[in-house]
Amino acid sequence: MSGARTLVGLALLVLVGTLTASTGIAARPNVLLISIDDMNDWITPFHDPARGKPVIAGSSLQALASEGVAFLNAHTPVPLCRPTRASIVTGLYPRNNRHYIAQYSTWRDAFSDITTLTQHFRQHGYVALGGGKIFPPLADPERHWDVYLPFDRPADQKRMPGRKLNAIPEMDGFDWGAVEYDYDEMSDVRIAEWAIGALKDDHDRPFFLGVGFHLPHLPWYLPSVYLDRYPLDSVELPMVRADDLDDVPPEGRRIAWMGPRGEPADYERSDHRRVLMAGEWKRAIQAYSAASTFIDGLVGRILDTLRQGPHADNTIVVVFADNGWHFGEKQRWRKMTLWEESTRVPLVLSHPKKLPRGRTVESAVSLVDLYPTLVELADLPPPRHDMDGRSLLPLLEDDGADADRFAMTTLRGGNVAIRNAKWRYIRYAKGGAELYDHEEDRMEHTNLLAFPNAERHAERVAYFNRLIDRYHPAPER
Ligand SMILES: [Ca+2]
Repeated sequence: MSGARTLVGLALLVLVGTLTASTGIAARPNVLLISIDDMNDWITPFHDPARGKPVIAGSSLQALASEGVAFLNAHTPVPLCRPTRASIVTGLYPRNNRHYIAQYSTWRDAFSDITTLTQHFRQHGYVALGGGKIFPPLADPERHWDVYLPFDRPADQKRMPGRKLNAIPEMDGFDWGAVEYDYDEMSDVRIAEWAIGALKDDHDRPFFLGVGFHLPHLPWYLPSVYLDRYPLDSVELPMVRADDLDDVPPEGRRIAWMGPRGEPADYERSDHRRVLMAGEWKRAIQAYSAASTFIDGLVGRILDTLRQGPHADNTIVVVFADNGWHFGEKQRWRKMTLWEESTRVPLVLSHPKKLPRGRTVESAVSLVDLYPTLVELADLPPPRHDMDGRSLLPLLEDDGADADRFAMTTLRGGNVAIRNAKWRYIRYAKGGAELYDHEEDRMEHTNLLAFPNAERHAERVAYFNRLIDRYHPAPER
């Protein structure tokens, strides 16, 4: 009897094996990856009350998080559009200044020997469809995608020649206000419509669908109906301490005040002073909040299409932002710093069968972890090159198991931050360092290395320096 049962079992195994082999590619999960530009951690469910007042309604991100996993301590490898994307598609941190510049400008040459994320999926039978500001934003879309819909903003959404909507006099794209676009002509809407069409289609192969939204990147031009959702008199300002830079090294202050292309500046010429002088602080937060909620709505439309369509049961969803944004914290506006405002990003992952529902993860993770995570979720072999990123899946078994888990952020070569579950350590190439205890100080107001008793952190600082030295040559001191 048991022998017969074994034989039947063997026959079943052979049958299942044959079916799996013949349908293996088709059975692989699809990937829907949505990248949002410059969306900081004010949006729900990522908003942290300990990090200040402004809250942005993110009902679609919240709904997705309830269906999957929200990473509450996720960080960008580089707080800038293009190098971040280079890190995501290679699974590599920028190594040194040369590598970083290469990622920024000529990354075709820098990565000619590396199989990028979508190339890897394509080599394993996927069709890769990309639209909008995705990987990489400018160069070589044919390397990454079978089909690519370029990111093409209408001229008036870029910058309006000779016209400025806010009260800051300079004509430099640092602008926000109401522009009565037709909904259908907004470029992010067109990208969303394209993605919705792709999700409704049948595909004879599994798909990797990459969708890149531009808003809430500057300028924040939106129809007034979106701005009206955040009435000015109810807009709250972030928690900003006037003396916050007093305990920051000179290089940190320089970075806080520098212009959008790294122009040297002091407080007198800083964005923060320009915003205050023009009385634009609340209007900026209003417009940014409106832009973020607008994009959250487009993400929701895409996700609803997926939920109602033929691919609902077998699609991995990833939604993330490429970096955060300052609104005056440490007298800084924009990104391109090594502080929490700039590095922390929303990140959600879901799959109805492969991932738990409604889970949150508090371990520090990086966007470089996405490549190995997606490869593992899709049961693909790893690429040939060694990645710096580490799969996020073990954190779903035990969030606290890996005490050494960290996220590194690099800014122009040798300026590096390390974030782990409790600490942020920053080391500047020209000297100077900061250490913040996130259990006590979520706003990073108190640099523990600026106190006379900083020596008590020496062992911890040495540990972080060793981590940084693994990726970056030690700065000349
Ligand atoms: Ca401070």
